Amino acid sequence: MIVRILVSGIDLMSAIRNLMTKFDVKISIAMVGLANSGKTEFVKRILQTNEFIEASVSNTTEFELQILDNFTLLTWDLDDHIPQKKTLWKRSILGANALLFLVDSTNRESFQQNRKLIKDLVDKNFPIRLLVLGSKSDLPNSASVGELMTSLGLMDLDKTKCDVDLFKFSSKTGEGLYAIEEWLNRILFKRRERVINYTKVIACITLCEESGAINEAVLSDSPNLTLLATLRELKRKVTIFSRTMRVHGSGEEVIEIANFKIPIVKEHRHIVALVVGPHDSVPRALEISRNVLKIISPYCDKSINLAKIIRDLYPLDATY
Ligand SMILES: Nc1nc2c(ncn2[C@@H]2O[C@H](COP(=O)(O)OP(=O)(O)O)[C@@H](O)[C@H]2O)c(=O)[nH]1
Ligand SMILES: [Mg+2]
Repeated sequence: MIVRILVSGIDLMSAIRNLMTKFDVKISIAMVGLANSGKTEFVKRILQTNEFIEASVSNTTEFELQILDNFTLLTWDLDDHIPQKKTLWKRSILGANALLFLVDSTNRESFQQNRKLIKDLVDKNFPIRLLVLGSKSDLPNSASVGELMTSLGLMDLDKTKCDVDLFKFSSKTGEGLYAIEEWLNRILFKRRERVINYTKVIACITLCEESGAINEAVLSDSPNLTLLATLRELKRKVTIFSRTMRVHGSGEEVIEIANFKIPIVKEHRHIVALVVGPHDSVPRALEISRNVLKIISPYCDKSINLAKIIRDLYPLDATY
């Protein structure tokens, strides 16, 4: 077994990593899945570093462990069965605070095998709380959430034994990572969800990939210098995002500038960056961005009234 211990020099932008180091309690997250399901890429993406100290502890190759302060991340390569009897499995994987099961959403031939593994896991280890993740959502042949639900038999699992959620994500484009963060937040820290987490939409910037046209709307009644400087910086970031995302049909990323949270979403050849408050719900902001994208996608000029679109769609998120 290789134990990799993280050292300094880490990019602080990873929300999930920040979440893990924010708390004093010891947290362990386990990630299991067939080989090639995307576990290693996911670990790299959320920890955002390649600087590991490697230490040989045993000769098992299926199990990897990464430690960062109080946070432990375990990954396990599954084959055709759940290694139920192994002490290491019981102690580390079933003993973890959260269990993620990765499935390559483009590999339909593996769905049946994954279905069997998930059922086995739930049947033998209840009560269990599981997050199934369909990886590689950036690839064109990636199965939809509905297809994954059905093919993996998630609806058929005994609800008294398990609590299962399913998200799609991509380590390449960052899509879905914030939904995963919210799930972890809820599971690990038992945060109550409000019925709707309204956000305070402060401003919005859109970019049309074809023409490069940038549209800007300030919704706040009292835009101060910090906000104006943020928007200037954001225009630069959105242009860079557009360049790096050119090869991908869709993608998302959440950045922070001057205490504002800013989800940036790309879909339908448009990019939307929504400036919200530091304590606002990112999933809600992402939902707003996606709906704005749907509305503006047929247009590629500055004549659209972006502020009006947001106010009409989400009056309670854009009230001042
Ligand atoms: N396009 C795409 N490829 C991915 C993604 N995640 C992993 N891969 C690729 O899938 C292969 C297996 O990924 P890896 O993380 O090593 O899988 P593991 O065996 O579960 O650790 C590698 O070639 C990765 O580059 C993703 O989100 N998008
Ligand atoms: Mg791996």
